[in-house]
Amino acid sequence: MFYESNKKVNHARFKPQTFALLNRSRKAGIGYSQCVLRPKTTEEVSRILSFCNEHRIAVCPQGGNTGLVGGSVPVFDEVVLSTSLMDQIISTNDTSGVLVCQAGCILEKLDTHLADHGLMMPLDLGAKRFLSSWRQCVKANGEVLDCLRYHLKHLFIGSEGTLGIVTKVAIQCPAKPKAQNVAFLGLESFQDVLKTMKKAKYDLGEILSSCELIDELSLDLVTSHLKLNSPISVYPFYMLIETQGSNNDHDEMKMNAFLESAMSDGLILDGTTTNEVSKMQSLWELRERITEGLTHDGYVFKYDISLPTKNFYSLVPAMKERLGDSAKRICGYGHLGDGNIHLNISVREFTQDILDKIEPFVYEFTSKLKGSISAEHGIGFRKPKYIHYSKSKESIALMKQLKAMMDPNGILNPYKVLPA
Ligand code: S2G
Ligand code: ZN
Repeated sequence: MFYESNKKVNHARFKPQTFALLNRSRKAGIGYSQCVLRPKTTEEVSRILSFCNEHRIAVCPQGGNTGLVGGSVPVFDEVVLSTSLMDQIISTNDTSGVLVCQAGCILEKLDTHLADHGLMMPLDLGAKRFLSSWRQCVKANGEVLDCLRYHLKHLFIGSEGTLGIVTKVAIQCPAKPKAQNVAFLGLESFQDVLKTMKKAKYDLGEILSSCELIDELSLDLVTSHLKLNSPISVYPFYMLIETQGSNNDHDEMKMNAFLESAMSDGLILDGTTTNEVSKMQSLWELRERITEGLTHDGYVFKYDISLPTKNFYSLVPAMKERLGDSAKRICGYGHLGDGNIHLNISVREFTQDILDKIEPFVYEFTSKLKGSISAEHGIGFRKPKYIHYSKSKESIALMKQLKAMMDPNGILNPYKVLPA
């Protein structure tokens, strides 16, 4: 039992020391989290939030902890509520393709499980995000919401744990493709990149599953730092184009026709294509390990920006002109199909002078082009003060009203997403 504010609160499930920890965290004042709670069920999340809400204890929800803007990092003494133990797969329906699982499941585990059912995670074209069709969430006061109706789930998607904690999802999973092809292409200009993407959409149509851009300095990160091998020589731009379908002969014929036509139009200067699993993985590594390559390149300013497709790459030359040789490397890569570029600026060491040259310029530039200052990495702790570059003051006001309604005591992930 745990006695609190002259009221006996019977939390039989939790050991007394858990609530002692919670209480100590509450009284600890400013500092860092002293308490990480790892509930296993929606009901346990509900009890934790109900207690924390009653005692005004701030909570920092943590899922996979892969964020890049501090969204899952406690700022002061918030209690960390980790969903890492909520990793149970509840059901898989081979006919409907619907997977129901707890929200703490990681993609890799789900993908492996689904492969045995001839299914795959429904990753969208651009940023490998998956689309879930239903959610169960817990509100700040501990109320459990089954978001089956009225698309209530959209309230919680992207709210970074500030409006509620997602505990269970139902995901509509497509059949695992029987055919997969990957092409790695070398191009001279960004205009050629745009023309090639447009051609890929027309020529490959429904089997086009990824269209990624890598510039010369981005690829150099993985070839120089990670010693990966590019299958083609050096070009100003590279594209990684993937198709997924149900008939390999059909897909291979479409891919080859597309590549021959793009080559004869002079859009691509060189390229390779394969449907061998190991070779496809090697080509994807050239794209997916760029982030890892950046960790060897000095201090890196990272910007996850979405821009209109025709301006997708415009920030890179703009930053090169602005920073000159005060930056070691200015590179851009990302999800062309999604309009989401990852601008990375590496320097030998951090200086306020460099930061002042970059910010708020990068956000003003984005705002002028009607882009978004965050595409897939979220707002977190790092970007609330810039959110006005992408959101109108009316939208921000509505977000604050929703926050006040959903979490009146402000216990859920404070200092994140919304500007003070
Ligand atoms: C990617 C990874 C994070 C970054 O590689 O698509 O989302 O900005 C990025 O390096
Ligand atoms: Zn990305």
